Amino acid sequence: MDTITPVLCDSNLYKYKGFCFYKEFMKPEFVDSLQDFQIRNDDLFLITYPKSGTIWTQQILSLIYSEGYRNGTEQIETTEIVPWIECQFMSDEIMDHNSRPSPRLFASHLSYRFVPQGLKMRKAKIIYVMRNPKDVINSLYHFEAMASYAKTSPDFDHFFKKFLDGEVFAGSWFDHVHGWCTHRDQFNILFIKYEDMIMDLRSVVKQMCKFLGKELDEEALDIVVKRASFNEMKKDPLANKEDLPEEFYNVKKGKFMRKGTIGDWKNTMTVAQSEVFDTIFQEKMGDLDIEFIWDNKEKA
Ligand code: PPS
Repeated sequence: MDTITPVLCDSNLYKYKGFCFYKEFMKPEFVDSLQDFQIRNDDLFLITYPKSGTIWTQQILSLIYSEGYRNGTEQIETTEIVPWIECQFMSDEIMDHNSRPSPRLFASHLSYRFVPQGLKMRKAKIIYVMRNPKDVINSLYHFEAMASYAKTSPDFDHFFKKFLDGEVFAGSWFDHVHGWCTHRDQFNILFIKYEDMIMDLRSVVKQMCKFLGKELDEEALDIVVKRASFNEMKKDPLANKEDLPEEFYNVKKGKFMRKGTIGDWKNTMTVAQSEVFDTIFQEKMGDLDIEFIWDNKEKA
């Protein structure tokens, strides 16, 4: 087995094969066992680095796949419709995915190295959502304050360094996105950007439907777009996970549906930090043909 190393700035985390896991929720043996998880051809995986639009896309997929979700009769958590494959938290019972009916939807923050072998054989589909990393840092920084299981940084500069060193849950953003992009040929994968969802959600939902082989008429599409809008989700206690116990999330200290915009990082990051980030981004991601919208003004 590869070495398990402690993460010095956060004793809740451990590093394993270059990835940071929460000790309490994910054991290395369990993570390794996922390699043999039996994939079905009609499985769908939503994969993201944290704070890149996971809950939003879980909502969209729930709306696409579940008519009951669309017409408001199905009042269940999106995490039950699109459950995490790698975590056993939120419930003492490990969900028995093998007994779930097809098509099964899954969410994951894992890097390409850890996902089941079946996915690498292009069995099943993956939607990978990415977001400009300055907004990811900002969102994650605010999230740390409300996640009772995370060690809160004393200030943003401390958190910024932690993020650049990949010493946060899910490890390095650069490794995650770079890994998925450069190994894309092994997978049946659709890449989506959070910023494109912000700018034209309807087009992105249509793109997802096409990839998934789902046909929604215009009226159904309208409902998906409306019910996945930030304003609708912000007032939905389910989307905000208000029922989760405080031992996990202190909703008095923050919200899952926080701002939902492009460029809020400017309210947290200094110009100097932003320049440091740009240099590292160029070094680590410069070989990829990947562009982000960093600012609301670029939207037009
Ligand atoms: S998590 O905890 O990793 O699952 O977080 P994740 O869901 O990936 O990301 C949370 C950020 O997504 C924003 N969000 C949205 N933005 C726009 N529209 C909609 N509908 C929407 N739903 C969630 C959420 O506000 C978090 O971003 P920030 O910047 O913190 O507001």
